Amino acid sequence: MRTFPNFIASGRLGIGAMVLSATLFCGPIACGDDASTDTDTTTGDTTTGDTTTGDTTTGDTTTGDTTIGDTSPETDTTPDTDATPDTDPDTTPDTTLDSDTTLEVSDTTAPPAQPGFASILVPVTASQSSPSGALNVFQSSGTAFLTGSNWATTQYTAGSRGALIGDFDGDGLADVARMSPSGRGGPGALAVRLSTGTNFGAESTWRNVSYNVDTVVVRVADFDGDGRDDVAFLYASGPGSPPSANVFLSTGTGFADSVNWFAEGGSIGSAATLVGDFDGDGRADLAKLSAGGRGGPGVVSIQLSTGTAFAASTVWTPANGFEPGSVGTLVGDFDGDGRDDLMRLSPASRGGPASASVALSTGTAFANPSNWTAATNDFSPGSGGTLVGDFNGDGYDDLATIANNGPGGPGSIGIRLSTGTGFSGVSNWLPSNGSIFVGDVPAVVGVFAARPD
Ligand SMILES: [Ca+2]
Ligand SMILES: [Ca+2]
Ligand SMILES: [Ca+2]
Ligand SMILES: [Ca+2]
Repeated sequence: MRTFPNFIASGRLGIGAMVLSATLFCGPIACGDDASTDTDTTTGDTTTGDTTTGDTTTGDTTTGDTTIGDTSPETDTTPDTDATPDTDPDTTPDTTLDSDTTLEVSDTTAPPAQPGFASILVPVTASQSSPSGALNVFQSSGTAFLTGSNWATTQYTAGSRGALIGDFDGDGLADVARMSPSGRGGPGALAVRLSTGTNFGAESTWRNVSYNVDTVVVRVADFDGDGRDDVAFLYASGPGSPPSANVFLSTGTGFADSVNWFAEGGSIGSAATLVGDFDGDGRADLAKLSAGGRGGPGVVSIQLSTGTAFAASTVWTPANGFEPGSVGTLVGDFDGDGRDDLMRLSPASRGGPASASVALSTGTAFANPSNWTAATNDFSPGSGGTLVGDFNGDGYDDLATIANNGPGGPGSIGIRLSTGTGFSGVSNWLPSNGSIFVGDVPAVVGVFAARPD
């Protein structure tokens, strides 16, 4: 109000000067506004100097409001401090993650979908009894699975490398991909069906690929840490060819040309090559397991992702060595510290108990494995597979063992929840009216739907 001092200094001014003053004042602000020290941009209010936040007028520029439940879009770039989610469907996205516990639709720096409970996907192959295959999803409620439902009618065969699970477009929901084989007819393809949260959409080819189905090891993970899962084709050395790790980075709508992430050297584990974020930096790394020979202990070596390549191998073997499990070795973050750990599965043998032993990552090595099973003989591998996922959404990865249906009953999905230091006793989460059978194509785990409210 720069004209005000002038008015005082002039004493009684003529009416013309008053009009001039008011005209200047009206300028870009509506006449009738008090034009004083409001900090909001609302026109027409009559109270001077208001500093009240949480008004219901759109376009406020006050940051950090502490009033909950406003119904208008905010334009501020500072996170709200309220603990209750805004009810507005923002049209202008906040650029900082709100501290409220419900994400807004348009938050650009947060995962659009909330962390969900892991579901189990059972691919059903076509057969005489079921000419069209299916992708049956058993969604978790946190304490049990809902009745399985078919999310896409499609066909898988054992030779197709099964269902590849990853969040390929980075929307927070896991999608499903498959490889069609390359052959005399031309290259194969990586084809993706995106999750909508309630089903899988139409299949779309994201990349034509050539590969040798007999020798390629396929792994899905977010190797460059951009939030979208990528695909790696791993090859051991062959006659005249060194080992290679051909990584196809997701662009969100396709896979880019592959780049060999072993350009500076690398190798494939003789027992297994697994992927996980073992140092917890958000980029997926390689773990190579080699069984011990001649009485020596097994070795775990890690090639950390730099975001553009796999770095040179470093030895992460626990002090007492690490033998790959006779049933297998699985990856998961069982203590929920953000670093992936190893779990080896061994059935009962020679009178000893079956076990699921976990070797926790310290970020630079693995600690000695310890038996996480709840009681002697508590763990036995499932005939339909043994899977890892966070089935109750508490941040600790859990263990699922599937027993196929048969003459004895409908089968079961035995869940052992991680407490962060061990697994609980087993509980059957198969719905009471359900049955489960895993055939030639392995069952897989993914967060296909957002967390139920
Ligand atoms: Ca997705
Ligand atoms: Ca990625
Ligand atoms: Ca990493
Ligand atoms: Ca961990």
